[in-house]
Amino acid sequence: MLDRSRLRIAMQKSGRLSEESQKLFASCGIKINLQQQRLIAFAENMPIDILRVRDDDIPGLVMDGVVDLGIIGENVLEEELLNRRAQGEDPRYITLRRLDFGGCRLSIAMPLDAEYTGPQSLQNSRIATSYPHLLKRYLDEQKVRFKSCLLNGSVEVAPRAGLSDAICDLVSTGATLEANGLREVEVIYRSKASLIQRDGEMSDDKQELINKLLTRMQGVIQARE
Ligand code: PRT
Ligand code: ZN
Repeated sequence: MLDRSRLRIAMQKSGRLSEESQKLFASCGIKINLQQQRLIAFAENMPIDILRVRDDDIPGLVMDGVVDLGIIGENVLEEELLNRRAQGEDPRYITLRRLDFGGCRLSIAMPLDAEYTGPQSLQNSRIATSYPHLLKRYLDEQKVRFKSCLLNGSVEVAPRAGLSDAICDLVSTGATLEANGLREVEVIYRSKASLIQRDGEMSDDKQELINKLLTRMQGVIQARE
């Protein structure tokens, strides 16, 4: 049985945010043994439990109040926020700090030989993406009608496979786009990892611990700048 008096923090189990999240915890003085392939890791020297999950689950865990804190890419967080709002919910969370890792951009890309003169070139096109809500928000603002093709992986091969005219996917170096004969035509969202807190009552002990961790994080991040 989990002890509700301990601070629960969700982090990505394995992926692009895991190592940096782990390093951040360590530099804040949290001693955790992450060697075991466990879902939950208990800090040895502070009342903290680390929950290690798929990144996609983290926004919901915080919004549902299942965990107290989470480290998550803003792209995933914002997509889940829009997703829940679309379903009539009023999801809440508090952003404690934007972090200095996980940087990337969500961009629209097209085959090299496709003509692109601006968002209007996407009128009535089909766009493959794992981020349908962020894409829709952007193209609605541009008054562009489009059809989305939801893919949770291999988005970059969709045009070549004849599944879509364009894609909307995360980019960091641009090498993946280049390798797939695609060109970035529009950046629609810039993202970094962020530390978020659940909304609602927090015990004094937990809030004090959160404040202490935040102060340490500020120090660590400032020293890296
Ligand atoms: O298993 P789990 O669901 O937890 O992980 P995941 O596979 O969904 O996510 P993961 O680990 O790939 O990414 C986690 C988070 O890292 C993302 O949500 C972003 O916030 C951030 N991030 C930063 C990136 C990238 N950079 C990135 N380059 N996430 C993905 N990519 C992918 C992109 O999708 C594309 O396939 O890398 C490729 C492009 O990279 P470049 O360098 O070739 O442009
Ligand atoms: Zn994921």
